[in-house]
Amino acid sequence: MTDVFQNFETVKYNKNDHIATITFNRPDKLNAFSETMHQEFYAVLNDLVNDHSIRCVLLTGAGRGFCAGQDLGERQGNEKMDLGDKLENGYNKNLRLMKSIQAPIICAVNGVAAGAGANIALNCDIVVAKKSAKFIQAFSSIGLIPDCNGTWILPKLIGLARAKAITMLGTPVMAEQAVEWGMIYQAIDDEVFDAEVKTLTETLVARPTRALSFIKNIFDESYNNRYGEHLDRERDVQRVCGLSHDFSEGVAAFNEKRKPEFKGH
Ligand code: LHQ
Repeated sequence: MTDVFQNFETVKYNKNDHIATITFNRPDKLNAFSETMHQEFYAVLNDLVNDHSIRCVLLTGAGRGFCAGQDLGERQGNEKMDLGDKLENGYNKNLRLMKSIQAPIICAVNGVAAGAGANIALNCDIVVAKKSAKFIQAFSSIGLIPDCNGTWILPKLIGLARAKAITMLGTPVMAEQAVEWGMIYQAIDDEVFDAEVKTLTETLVARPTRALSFIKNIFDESYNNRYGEHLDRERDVQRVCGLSHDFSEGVAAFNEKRKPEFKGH
């Protein structure tokens, strides 16, 4: 790792055994996004887009919160801001990079996830949360609509009725409720959260990364494709997977009744 990342203040970044861990690090502000945090997060994601040795990314937060969205303290008085510009040059740029990273991204929601923080989490590939954590679409409470693709992903995850109600009312959704609704994958007891997340990352890192990389995007693509087009897309992607080392290894391991040793390509 280069020194530049070690000097980061608002995002901690660590790479070890093919796992990259990104930790939002403004615990006093529940990891709300400052200008610096946008930039440091961008640099980290950009590094990951180019690092194909990484086979699992873990995103989490320091302290008692995951991320409280945009830092509302950075806005001075009644000064008008171009929020479109803020989105394009901050969150959207970073979300696009998150999609381009080959490895699956696990989001370990260690505490409250509000506003953009909630939707960054929901844009990850696998989302788990502490049972004590909650998700808040806080936007309408300050006169905004959900961003960070919240309006795209929420109705797909939990249906339009719930999506509209929780965003219009700003209702907090506890982790177990989020699981019941299909918003996230798992709610985990706080006491065993770190250990369970570690097991999850260790499981993913040993799986066939190239195939996971295709899985990461093909579900999203399905929303734009017609039925027949999508069959064609699956056929083309499966053709590529079929030529991979990991497919040969997976089949060989099955037939030899042993554990596969995937290399990620
Ligand atoms: C915060 C924040 C915060 C600064 C807690 N900022 N300090 C927006 C505009 C621009 C561009 C486009 O995108 C967006 C997207 C968005 O993200 S809009 C939504 C922004 N986020 C919110 O509206 C959430 C605001 N926060 C809260 O409602 C609460 O803090 C939650 C429900 C998250 C947590 O409540 P508590 O557990 O009671 O904690 P707290 O409120 O006491 O917060 C602890 C500290 O964190 C406190 O600082 P202090 O110095 O008083 O201890 C808060 O001021 C600070 N903090 N969120 N977004």
